[in-house]
Amino acid sequence: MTDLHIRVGAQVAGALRAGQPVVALESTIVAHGLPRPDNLRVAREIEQAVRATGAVPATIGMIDGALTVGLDDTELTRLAMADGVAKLSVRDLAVAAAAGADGATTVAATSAVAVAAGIGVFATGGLGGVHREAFDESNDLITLARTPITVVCAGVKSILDVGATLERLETLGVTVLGYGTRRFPGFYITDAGFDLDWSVETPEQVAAVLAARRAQGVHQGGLVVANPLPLDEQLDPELHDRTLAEGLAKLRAEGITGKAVTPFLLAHFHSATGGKSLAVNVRIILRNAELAGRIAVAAAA
Ligand code: PSU
Ligand code: MN
Repeated sequence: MTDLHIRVGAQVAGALRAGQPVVALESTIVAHGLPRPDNLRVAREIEQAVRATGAVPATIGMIDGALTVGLDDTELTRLAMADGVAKLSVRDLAVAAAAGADGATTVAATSAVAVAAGIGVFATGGLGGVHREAFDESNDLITLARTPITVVCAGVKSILDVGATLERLETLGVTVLGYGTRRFPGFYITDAGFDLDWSVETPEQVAAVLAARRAQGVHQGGLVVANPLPLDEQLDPELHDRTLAEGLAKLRAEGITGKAVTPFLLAHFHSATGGKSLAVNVRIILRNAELAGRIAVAAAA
């Protein structure tokens, strides 16, 4: 680990050496997914939610070209507040490092870096996936196919083609477990309308799946733990559908493409719902951070 060019914060490094539970966290959500200044407050709350379970949070990002696992508060503040922070997927990491850039890591990049640093559990809001518009599929999916990370999320963002994304996850051999449900969640909404084959009820059951996987030595890919919001906490589905339709129309009208699509649609939700989607988004992330912490604790036991 030390011969890799990855900076690991002191607390995270100590926890990893001692075999204590660690949860990776992404920074794209902070730099590009949530509006300022709430993003910094939420980034700190996410770390706090992990700590409350007894696990150590490791927010991952790039500072001056240094890939960092366990950003300190100054670094976290910089990624949250500075302009021009790059959105880094896996393919961008080396280029951004060579350029000495500041960057925020996506689900894909965070997963890959976490595993390289020896971290097996990761909490985020919603995965990237297959978009509804012109062909556009997140690198999150193929990276999860080859990265042995457990990702706790509220399914995939409802701005995506959820059915197509689930089909791709199957093709790519990514395990999907519903947490307390056999219905796949849709991020802002509790139920995206698709059945799941498997569900678990406790963090210990997730740990048992991970132990069985290690014992078998067969499956190398990711494990998605899909943790839905309770029904009474979801975004009103009618408001959701209306906001999404508007957002997609704006996207077309403004000709937004590529990696700008996800931040654009999330920002549209946050402004068009008068902050309602933001509150829901924050709840999602905090719940996932807490569950990921409990899974990491169970897996380390
Ligand atoms: N989920 C959120 N907010 C976000 C993202 C996911 O609640 O900002 C980010 C993640 O970092 C994810 C990325 O990896 O969006 C997907 O972007 P793209 O579709 O360009 O791959
Ligand atoms: Mn894309």
